[in-house]
Amino acid sequence: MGFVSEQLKKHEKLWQQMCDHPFLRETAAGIIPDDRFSNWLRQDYVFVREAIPFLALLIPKAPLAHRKSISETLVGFHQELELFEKMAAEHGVDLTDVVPTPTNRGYINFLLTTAAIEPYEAGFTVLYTGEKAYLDSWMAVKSAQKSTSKWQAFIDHWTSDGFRQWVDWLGAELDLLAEQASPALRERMAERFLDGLRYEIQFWNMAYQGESWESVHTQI
Ligand code: MP5
Repeated sequence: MGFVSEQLKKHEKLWQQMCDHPFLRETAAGIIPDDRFSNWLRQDYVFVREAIPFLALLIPKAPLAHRKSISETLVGFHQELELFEKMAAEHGVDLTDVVPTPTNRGYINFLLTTAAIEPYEAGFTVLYTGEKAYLDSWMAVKSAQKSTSKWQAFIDHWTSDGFRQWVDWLGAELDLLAEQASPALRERMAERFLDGLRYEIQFWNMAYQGESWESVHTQI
């Protein structure tokens, strides 16, 4: 069994939990409160923006055959920011001076440190996990929704054929990298896969419940 199928099988329950998240279910049903969806929109805008340096850190480590794809993805993330900006403007969501929440800061730092100090294979695993998580999460919304959402452009973005092809390519390449990796490196890739999945779930939790640094200031 390839690395990707192995990990998805091993963490099947957790992966399903992510796809069944109340944030996604409320979005599909069209009952998600605006402030709750805005939490996600504002935080994910910062996340995508900070994922650009993550990709930049991967490029010098990437095999030649990956350089073009990773570079194009980097440009793609810049274009994706325009989608966030357009949707925010249309729905009155303020994107200025967004402070990343503890969860978002943690996930961003996890991406950056993995790309900077770990082998390329570990960084690539984290990239795959995040993209696959978004494909499956938004597919869960798309397949459950009965009417068009006010947030449809986001749903369509991460469920498009083009996005699916990109995630499939990442998965196939990840399988190849894992095949060539030593047992120790493969183990590390498996750990990063689980870390990434946990951050993805935590990101939905954060958007759903709201989260801020103010709670850190509260004395126990
Ligand atoms: C993605 C994202 C997908 N936007 N946000 C999180 C928390 N995880 C994954 O990345 P992209 O660049 O939007 O395809």
